[in-house]
Amino acid sequence: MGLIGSIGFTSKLSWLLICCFLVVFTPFSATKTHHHSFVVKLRPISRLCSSKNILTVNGKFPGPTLEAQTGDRIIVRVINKSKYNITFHWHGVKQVRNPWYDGPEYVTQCPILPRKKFTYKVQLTNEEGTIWWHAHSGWARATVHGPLIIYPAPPSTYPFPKPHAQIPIVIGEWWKKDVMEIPDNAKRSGGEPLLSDAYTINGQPGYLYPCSKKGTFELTVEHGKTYLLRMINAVMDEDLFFAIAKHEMTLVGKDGIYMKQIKTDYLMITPGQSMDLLITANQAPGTYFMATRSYSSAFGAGFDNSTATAILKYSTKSSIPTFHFFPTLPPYDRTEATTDFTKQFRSLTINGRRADVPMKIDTRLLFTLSVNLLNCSTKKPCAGAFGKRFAASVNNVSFVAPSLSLLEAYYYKVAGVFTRDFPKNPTKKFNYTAEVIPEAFLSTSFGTRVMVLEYNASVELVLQGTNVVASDNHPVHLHGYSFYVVGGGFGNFDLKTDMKQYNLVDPPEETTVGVPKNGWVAIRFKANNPGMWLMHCHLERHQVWGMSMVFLVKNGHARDQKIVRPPHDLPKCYH
Ligand SMILES: *[C@@H]1O[C@H](CO)[C@@H](O)[C@H](O)[C@H]1NC(C)=O
Ligand SMILES: *[C@@H]1O[C@H](CO)[C@@H](O)[C@H](O)[C@H]1NC(C)=O
Ligand SMILES: *[C@@H]1O[C@H](CO)[C@@H](O)[C@H](O)[C@H]1NC(C)=O
Ligand SMILES: *[C@@H]1O[C@H](CO)[C@@H](O)[C@H](O)[C@H]1NC(C)=O
Ligand SMILES: *[C@@H]1O[C@H](CO)[C@@H](O)[C@H](O)[C@H]1NC(C)=O
Ligand SMILES: *[C@@H]1O[C@H](CO)[C@@H](O)[C@H](O)[C@H]1NC(C)=O
Ligand SMILES: CC(=O)N[C@H]1CO[C@H](CO)[C@@H](O)[C@@H]1O
Ligand SMILES: [Cu+2]
Repeated sequence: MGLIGSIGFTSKLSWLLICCFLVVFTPFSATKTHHHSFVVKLRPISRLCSSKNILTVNGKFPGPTLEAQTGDRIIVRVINKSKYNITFHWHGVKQVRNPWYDGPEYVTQCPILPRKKFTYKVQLTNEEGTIWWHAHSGWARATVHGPLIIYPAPPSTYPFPKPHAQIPIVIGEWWKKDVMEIPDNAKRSGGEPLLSDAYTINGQPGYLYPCSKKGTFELTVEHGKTYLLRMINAVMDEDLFFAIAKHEMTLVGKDGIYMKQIKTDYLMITPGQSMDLLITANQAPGTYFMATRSYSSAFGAGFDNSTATAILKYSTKSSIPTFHFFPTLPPYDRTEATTDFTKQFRSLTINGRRADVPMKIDTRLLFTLSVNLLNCSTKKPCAGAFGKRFAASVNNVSFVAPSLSLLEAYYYKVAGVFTRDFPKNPTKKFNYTAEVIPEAFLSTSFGTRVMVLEYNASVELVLQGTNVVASDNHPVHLHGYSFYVVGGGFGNFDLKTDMKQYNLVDPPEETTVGVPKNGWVAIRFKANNPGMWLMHCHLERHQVWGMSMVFLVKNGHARDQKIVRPPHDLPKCYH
């Protein structure tokens, strides 16, 4: 294994290649490079209810906002001044041919150890709108995250009138206890990870929480003006409803991709998703609450049922009385409210141009998403349901992270780290969404198995939720790609009947899709980005239980269809 450490490639050549490739071939105007420094350290955040230390970037919670234009390059020098391992993921960036900077620990890189450094060089391509960055190591992302805003590169402009101002709205989750200890504790007990104590909007729980009224986030607006809210659900474990009292929102983008405009009174946004929203200050001058709380549909699963608030306030010099309006949010478990909202999503098709959906499918995949229960191996009963231990799986394989990154193992041909036999279909067919599931199906197998995709394969992947243990809305995020959501529904997917209902004209293009509780979605993408790409549920508890899998997309034949060389400073797992 010492072999890995001693191979030192210089990445200069590869950077020249990728940079020139992009400069020559992208349709965008001259690109800029933005330099940032991320110092990872433990800091107390005094405005929050406790003075304990949390893991931060540059001492901030949420972390700094990065800004760029379409096609720019972002260089982030990470210095780990904490006692924790860390990696960074640029959520929504495709990282074309360059999985090395994608970030998930033990998938594309080994973690940046305490006292170590690593520089991420993130080349944007066609991403535009709001995406975000977050840690992809243990539970660090709970506090280590921030917006990544990508503006149109002139002469290109927004597909809507330029807003008066743009405001990031980062929704987070807050624990009084140390979040970094949550995954180990959950692993030890076999039960649910500790529930949070609050949600936060731009770092503050707001007025309904005992000790944060003073710092509650306030957005001051001028009457008649339109604002672009750049919203990110950075929460660990819950889908969220969100609304602003008496103000309609217009959804114009999602996951860093513009979409057909949707007017709505409330949103459902899953962890991992980001949304671009226009609001117009067209109500009587006064003070209005924005509020967010959980959409939680899993039967029997505990959840943080608190509500985070922030304020929208009209700037006015006259002495108009101030009213405090509170928005109406759907009930916690209202799946219909979620479906009614998400079923409206459509691609923005300009001048009748169809969305670029793969039409001829050569690779059909069906993956089940399950929460599982295993027999407890300790003498004491485990803390999961029925005294058992929780796990989770994709196609009955619970992902086991290796101790060397999969990408390095692949690139340097290190045997024995993973196998290439991730199942294309469930190995056992059953009524996935039946009310009662046979006990034999509660458990799962474990493994580090990857799904190999030929370069340029036209993939249709059906993500099938199951009712094993408890069904839930699983927000599935695919790294390295965006995909078209061509269909979705409840119950078991049926190729013959459901395919007839597909939208192949203007299906929404996303990077994180909510797979409905006891339902399915069908997504399509062209496997034209070689690399090792993680796909996982963005509910952290499901991810730590193993609801993750990895696609190995092979290189193409041409020079510009291959993975670039690894950076010379890539952190090593072995010394
Ligand atoms: C939230 O959960 C707590 C603890 O389970 C419970 O006591 C409380 O009534 C719940 N509140 C609401 C609004 O559902
Ligand atoms: C789990 O335990 C039950 C009884 O407690 C037993 O019937 C079953 O065979 C066990 N399953 C496995 C996979 O060991
Ligand atoms: C599967 O289970 C659901 C829920 O119990 C039921 O409505 C449906 O008819 C079942 N499907 C089949 C094919 O048995
Ligand atoms: C999943 O794998 C476990 C362990 O091999 C097995 O007991 C179980 O029956 C499998 N379930 C399904 C649905 O394939
Ligand atoms: C990839 O597939 C498209 C059709 O979907 C085809 O036009 C193109 O030539 C293919 N490229 C390669 C390199 O195979
Ligand atoms: C940090 O990463 C190193 C290298 O992969 C690993 O050996 C170590 O166990 C990790 N530490 C923690 C606390 O996970
Ligand atoms: C300069 C600095 O803050 N260094 C920190 C690096 O991380 C270690 C923990 O491993 C701290 O002890 C150092 O203070
Ligand atoms: Cu999930």
